[in-house]
Amino acid sequence: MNKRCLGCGALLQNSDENNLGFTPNLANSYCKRCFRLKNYGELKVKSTVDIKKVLNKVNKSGGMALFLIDYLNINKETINYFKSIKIEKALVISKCDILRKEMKQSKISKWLKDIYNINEDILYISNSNSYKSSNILEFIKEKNFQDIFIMGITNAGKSTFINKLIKKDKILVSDKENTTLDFIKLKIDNYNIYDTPGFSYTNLGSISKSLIKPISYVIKGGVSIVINNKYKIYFKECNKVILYLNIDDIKKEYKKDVYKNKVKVYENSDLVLPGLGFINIKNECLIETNFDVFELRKDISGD
Ligand SMILES: Nc1nc2c(ncn2[C@@H]2O[C@H](COP(=O)(O)OP(=O)(O)OP(=O)(O)O)[C@@H](O)[C@H]2O)c(=O)[nH]1
Ligand SMILES: [Mg+2]
Repeated sequence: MNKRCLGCGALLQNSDENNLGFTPNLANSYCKRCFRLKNYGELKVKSTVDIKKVLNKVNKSGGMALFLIDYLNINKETINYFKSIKIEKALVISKCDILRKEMKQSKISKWLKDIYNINEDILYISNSNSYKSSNILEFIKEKNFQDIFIMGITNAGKSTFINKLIKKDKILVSDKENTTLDFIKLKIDNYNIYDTPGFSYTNLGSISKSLIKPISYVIKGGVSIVINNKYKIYFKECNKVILYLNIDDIKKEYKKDVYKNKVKVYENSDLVLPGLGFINIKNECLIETNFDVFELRKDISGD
């Protein structure tokens, strides 16, 4: 029997309780893991996704891919995942309800092109009704592929998006990472739409859910910004910063510790904190951080 779990996409099986897809009753739609996640929000074992395997399968398919990333998770690593897709593809900025209306799509697209060399189509969607999304079904029609792979980073809203397309809450969604673990094929009109397992990446924090509220600070010299009680950024001299972060746990303190990294920052740069967002730093300076700086880029705030 080749029935797949509607939660994670694994083949349902009733022989090995410790393996993916186990259900005591093969008539069920969900495996035990997804039944518990759906009904009790419980996820005991964290599963990982073999990204290479997913990419191989998609790259051999002859179909087309839509790759979802939400605004605060745009960074080198997530963009590189997008770039490893070798079939026809488009970049989809998801959860656009978290963007403030001043953040213009045209501006975001421009910096995606300038900074990350994206030459493919860029679309904007939200699964909440408050935002006017790009018309994905029209877009797919124009492209004329039969197999469409909905890909992206974990928690970007892929499964929610497919449920919206089919107008049913069919596939399991959750705020846990790696809810979907295998390909799930659905028919919409004449297309095969595939939900796919999300890609994980270096992620310092939680995934953004609500409107981005930038916070402006004038930082005095000798002061550090402390984020989540954990990530510290020290400014030797006075500077102006704007924080585009999805968390509220931010404070300032006079420096007490020794930080391991010294980083040169050019005027109007973004210090990227994967999964948390970014900090726009206005004036050229030297900063010290207690974490490895993953990426500094030219300002991309879109405001
Ligand atoms: N603000 C906002 N939240 C969303 C949107 N779409 C989905 N979410 C929330 O984001 C979380 C993840 O949604 P999923 O659809 O499970 O994400 P996924 O990309 O399928 O995740 P994996 O299967 O783990 O790769 C859930 O808590 C959703 O309610 C959206 O458009 N806006
Ligand atoms: Mg999913």
